[in-house]
Amino acid sequence: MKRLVKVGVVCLLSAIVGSANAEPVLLGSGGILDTLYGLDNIVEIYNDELWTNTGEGLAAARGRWAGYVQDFGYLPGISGEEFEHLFSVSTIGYLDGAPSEVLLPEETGVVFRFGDDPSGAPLWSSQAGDNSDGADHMRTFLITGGESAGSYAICWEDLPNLGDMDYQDLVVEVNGVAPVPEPATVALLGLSTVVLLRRRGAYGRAKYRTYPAVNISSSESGKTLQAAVAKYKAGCGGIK
Ligand SMILES: [Ca+2]
Ligand SMILES: [Ca+2]
Repeated sequence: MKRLVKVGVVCLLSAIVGSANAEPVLLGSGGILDTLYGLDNIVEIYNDELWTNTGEGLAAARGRWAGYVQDFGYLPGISGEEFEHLFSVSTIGYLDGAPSEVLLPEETGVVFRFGDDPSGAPLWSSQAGDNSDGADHMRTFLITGGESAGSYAICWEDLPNLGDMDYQDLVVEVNGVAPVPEPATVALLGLSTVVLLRRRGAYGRAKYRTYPAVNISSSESGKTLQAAVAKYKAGCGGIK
């Protein structure tokens, strides 16, 4: 009987130590998003592969629970993998908005993708089709209330084939940006006018190239975003 009690005490202590070391989950009561924003103040956004810069955007780290150091940034345009680094996060736990970095529209382009480059895993794009495993490594939540209302929390899974699927390896709060939901919106955003896309060239990093106007009418809203963007690319003589 005494032995049974001892075993029970050891198990209880192990459980307490284990729970103290456990990582917080992303969702649910007491989880990361509840702690940061309150569950009543977030709505998940599922169309989050492409983004547009609505002005001077800002990206700020809010947490990291991962073995890998996370390099966060973006990929200008709608395809290609020219990753632009914004900041690295190596601290484990909640972060009060640091490090942070501005997102300039002349650098991201009108439409861009977010990117996360973990130290020991491939670079992941917010656009699943860019990724080596074809998986969606970023979940997005619109913050609807509180101090961060209007911002988005973007939450990354850093392991190939989505690993443990906890999506809390890096949590970044972004504002001044918005997801691109459909082709009609692409037209409204100005893809029918002139787009500046950053290109590396003889003068180093900051070289810009102007592409000609291509019309994408709102009547094409029934088509997929990719089809509308393909038309835009073709009209530009092919953007890589
Ligand atoms: Ca996603
Ligand atoms: Ca994970």
